[in-house]
Amino acid sequence: MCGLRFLTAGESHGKVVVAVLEGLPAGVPLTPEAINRDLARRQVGYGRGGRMRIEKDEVEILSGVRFGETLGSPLTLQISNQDHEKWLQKMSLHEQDREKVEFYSIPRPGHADLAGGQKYGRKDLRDVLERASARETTARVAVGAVCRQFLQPFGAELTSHVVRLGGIESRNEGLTFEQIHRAAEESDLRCVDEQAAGRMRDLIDQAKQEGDTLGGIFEVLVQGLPPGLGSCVHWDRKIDGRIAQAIMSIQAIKGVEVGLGFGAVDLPGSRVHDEILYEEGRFRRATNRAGGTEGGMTNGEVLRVRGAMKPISTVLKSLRSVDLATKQPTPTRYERSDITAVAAAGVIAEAAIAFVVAQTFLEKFGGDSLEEVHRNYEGYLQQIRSY
Ligand code: EPS
Repeated sequence: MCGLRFLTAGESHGKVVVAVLEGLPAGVPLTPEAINRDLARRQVGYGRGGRMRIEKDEVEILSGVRFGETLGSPLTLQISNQDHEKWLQKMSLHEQDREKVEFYSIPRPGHADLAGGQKYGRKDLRDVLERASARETTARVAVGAVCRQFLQPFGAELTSHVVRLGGIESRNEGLTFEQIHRAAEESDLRCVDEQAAGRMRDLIDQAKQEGDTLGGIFEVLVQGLPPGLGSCVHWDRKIDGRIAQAIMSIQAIKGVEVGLGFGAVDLPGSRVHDEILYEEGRFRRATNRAGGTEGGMTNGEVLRVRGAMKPISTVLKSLRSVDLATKQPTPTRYERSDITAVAAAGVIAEAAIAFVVAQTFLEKFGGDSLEEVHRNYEGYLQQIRSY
């Protein structure tokens, strides 16, 4: 299928992480700074490990842009891995270095190690874990930042915040998009409830001391979307299904909810469905329990999506495992890990959703230049206004 699409490549301790994004119209203003802003947001978060002190992610745009605007040709976005310098031998391209490097042979429970080793027939699990690593999300965030730049002139804005961490809940009822965005940007946990954030930090400190890790739930909000992105006519065109796939594919994510999500099942329909109003010449909803989608399409309300992240699987405290070489019970052992990365996962999910929104946006209003997309979009707004 054509349309907007991307590929990423790169290993966690390899030379670079890279993305190729294809299908954007020509004429989208784009600078490295706009991408670097989101790359930096992804690196923030109380409880990140030693690796984040080594990396300072910055994009190099290798193709697709000239004089600050996209050309309509594929964009290549590259981010260097600073840590690679120390991994030259371990990540060597050359066969003769193989025997100088110890095998990684004790799979981590919860990581891709064992299933990936079995699948690809690799006995050195580094061959699997390097690509399975969440380092790859750097490239996805770069892609998402470009999509965000494309969507911005159409009024679409995205933010994310942590709503739960290690069982501690953030209270955020009644806050507007702007209030959530501002408070999340100021918080080292992207948590808008400062009291809850304090308790979360204490819990992270405790987990660190105990050599353990913590999971949680983030929420992404998107405002300014028109009704009708996605479609009700076929399974793979439904925007909520596509968003769920994009979120579930982020490392360590085990669940996705849209709007009330699982919370809707115990309530009667009359307390779930958002009543329809017509005010000041436009349709709107009395509530937004649906989370901005109905029938696989956006409905013009704020898109509200949550993702559940399990605790990171590199747990410093030993867990039971088996050494692939001896088949003997062998405890896991590590030197470094993130304690938690729920705040970063929220930023990554923003990027994942920005891509799906941009993709569905271009399916509906697509053109080869930004000007053409604008014309198509304005025509549709007119249609909505006179509906
Ligand atoms: C990761 C393990 C850690 C994380 C890494 C994801 O890296 P390392 O093994 O080098 O300590 O820091 O995340 C990133 C590098 C990143 O940029 O987010 C893993 O195994 O998934």
